[in-house]
Amino acid sequence: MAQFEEVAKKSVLHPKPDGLILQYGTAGFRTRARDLDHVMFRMGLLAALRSKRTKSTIGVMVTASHNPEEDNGVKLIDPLGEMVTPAWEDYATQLANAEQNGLLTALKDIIEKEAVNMDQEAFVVLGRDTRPSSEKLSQAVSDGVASLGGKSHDYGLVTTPQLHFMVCCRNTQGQYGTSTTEGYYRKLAQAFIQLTKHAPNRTDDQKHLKVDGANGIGALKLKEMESFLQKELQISVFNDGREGKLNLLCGADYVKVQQSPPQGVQMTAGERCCSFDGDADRIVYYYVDSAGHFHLLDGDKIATLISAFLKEFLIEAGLDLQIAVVQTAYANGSSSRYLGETMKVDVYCTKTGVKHLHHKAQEFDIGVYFEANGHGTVLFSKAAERKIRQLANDQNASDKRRKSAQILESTVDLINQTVGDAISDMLVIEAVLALKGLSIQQWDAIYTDLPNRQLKVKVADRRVIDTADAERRAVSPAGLQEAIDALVRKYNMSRAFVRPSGTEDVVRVYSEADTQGNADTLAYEVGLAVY
Ligand code: NG1
Ligand code: ZN
Repeated sequence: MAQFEEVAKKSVLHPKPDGLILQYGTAGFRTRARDLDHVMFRMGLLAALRSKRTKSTIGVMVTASHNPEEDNGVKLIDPLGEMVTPAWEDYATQLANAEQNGLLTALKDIIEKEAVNMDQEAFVVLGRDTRPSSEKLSQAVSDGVASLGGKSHDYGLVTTPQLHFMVCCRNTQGQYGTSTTEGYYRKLAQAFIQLTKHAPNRTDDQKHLKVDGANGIGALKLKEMESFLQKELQISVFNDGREGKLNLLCGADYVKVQQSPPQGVQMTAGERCCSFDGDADRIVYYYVDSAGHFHLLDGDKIATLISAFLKEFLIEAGLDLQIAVVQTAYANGSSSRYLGETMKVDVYCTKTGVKHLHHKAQEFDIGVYFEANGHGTVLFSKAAERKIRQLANDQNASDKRRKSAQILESTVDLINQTVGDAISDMLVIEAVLALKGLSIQQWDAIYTDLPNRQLKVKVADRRVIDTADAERRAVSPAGLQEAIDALVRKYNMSRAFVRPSGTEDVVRVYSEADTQGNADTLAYEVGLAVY
């Protein structure tokens, strides 16, 4: 077939280095940018097949998120803006690892297994972060799409969640919004302005926020959005990429893992600051107190703030909708306890990786999911959304109920339900703080985090570690879990687990205990047990 001839011809221009094996991990493929050209071309092929198979627009995002500037990565976005389905992750791995002379066989194998109609048209949208390697790699993706006769549209520099948004808009005939960056800014800004009308007396301090852009795409996009917000939020962007290097000593991952402020942000005591990661799908907040101590408000604090807010207004509106919070093993023990015992919401734990949280959150009327690292969003079921919108427009309902439903409706519109989104989450948090009249200190005081530590350990082969129970227990190698249990018993209020990273060639260690010193020692000891 002519199509396959074209693939054969073009693939020679994107050769696979012999013997290189990569895995479609937690968030797609990630490795050094120089090893990714063939992967990108092949993900273009796969996206075209997925588009034909689903008869929908598919997204391909070129980014390595919080990883170093020299790295890159790629992930596929399914029709409703969600992560690509697991079976296709396996195809991605097969296709990426096929040696050059086996590529067509691997491709035909997928076509056969999925009964892809090759006469169907394919349409793929592309986006990329600000890494120097991203433009060329994105070109390799569109070469892949074109060599199967597919068409593509390149959004160029966009945040990961913006591309998810575009995919969803395109496949729902504009119901979710308009599939342009301007459409995205307009939708979010309108909802934000609508929501903050319910907090008419905000002071200048409350309207001002400092943002660490991680020297990445989020900084650029925030500046584009500024005028849409009509001064209802005044953002000072630091680490905007003009000088510093992407993710270096800044950004959400750095702040979360180091538990210290990013470089390049001037902070004064009590001031609200936040950090995005390199592709702006994560956010964490923080401040320094008058004694100079740093306080981090991570994904768990964000989940608590947002779910408490939603619960309050659901009650005010008299809407009987079930709300649940989904976390991972990295969630601080204090947060899970507070959510379950004090707030009385259902709390669930899944494996690391947004797709797992997202999937679980879909089971509820309202599913709030956040990874401790600040990646998360809220999902509203179709029925929940309908009930909220109906009540918001119900002239027979009491003023109090209708107004509460209007607040919920604007919140629905402000949230990017396709994926965690730093810009959208930031606006939600700012609106909630405004409506509740909370300072960042008051938000922080809702519960106190248990001291914790995260470490990375380099091992010969991280895949020898197998886990169960949402990654909280190691089932292999033999004896490892017993060793961890023995270490954990030495400390009060302690917990620890290990798991192989899906984005880096390391094993991650997490610990919690009554004091920072104990958490640090426990993490270190568990690290030695892994090594
Ligand atoms: P890995 O490398 O699998 O731990 C990391 C994050 C995930 C997720 C992905 C995607 C931690 C502990 N892990 O995955 O939560 O955000 O990157 O970027 O933060
Ligand atoms: Zn990211």
